[in-house]
Amino acid sequence: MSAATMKLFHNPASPFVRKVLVFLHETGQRERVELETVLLSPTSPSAAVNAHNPAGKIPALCLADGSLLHDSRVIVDYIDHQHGGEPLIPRDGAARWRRLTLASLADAVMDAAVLIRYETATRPEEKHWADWLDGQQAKITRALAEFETAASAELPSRFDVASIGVACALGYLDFRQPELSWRKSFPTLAAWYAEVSQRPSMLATQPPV
Ligand SMILES: N[C@@H](CCC(=O)N[C@@H](CS)C(=O)NCC(=O)O)C(=O)O
Repeated sequence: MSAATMKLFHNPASPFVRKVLVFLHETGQRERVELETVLLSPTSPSAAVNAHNPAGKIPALCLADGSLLHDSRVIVDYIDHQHGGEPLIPRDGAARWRRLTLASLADAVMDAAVLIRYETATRPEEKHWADWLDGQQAKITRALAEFETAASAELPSRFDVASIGVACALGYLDFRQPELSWRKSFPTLAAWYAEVSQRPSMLATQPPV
């Protein structure tokens, strides 16, 4: 019998969903959540998701009492309050604000890469806007430069909200932009990622091939 009491609107390609799943694995709670896989984009929404989350986005988590949580930041915060181990989101002090700010930058990389994906995969080619695509790509490059500095000491210190976010963002870049070759420009980040991507939580949540 399944021990799942919650349901996660899910797609294995979504880096935001992956972040939630890695949190569940890392805190020993994966079995508490059943996955409902959905396919969606801004031009091809999911009626099931829209019925629960007016923003029409995943991840969205249905709790046992029928209430719903979104977005990924709220969901990982909830998950982090449901286990007895060391929190993956520092509860207070300077560490809290620094780790959440790094996590926010990781989310910005995911946002930019997902928007690039929508522009290139769902928009007719003659309507692609090169300057807009370049602007999104530049956000990613600037963020990777900050992560390269963070990869010397900050990221290796813990696999927490910041490190999980950066790892999921890099995994999504490898999945959607394999031609980017970010490892050449950011070797410290590459060495850190080579190690953390072997964690069971990361191996169990890889994007589809
Ligand atoms: N800020 C949101 C972003 C979630 C997001 O953009 N999800 C994408 C899938 S990767 C989505 O649901 N897109 C559908 C849409 O934009 O209509 C979060 O952190 O959960």
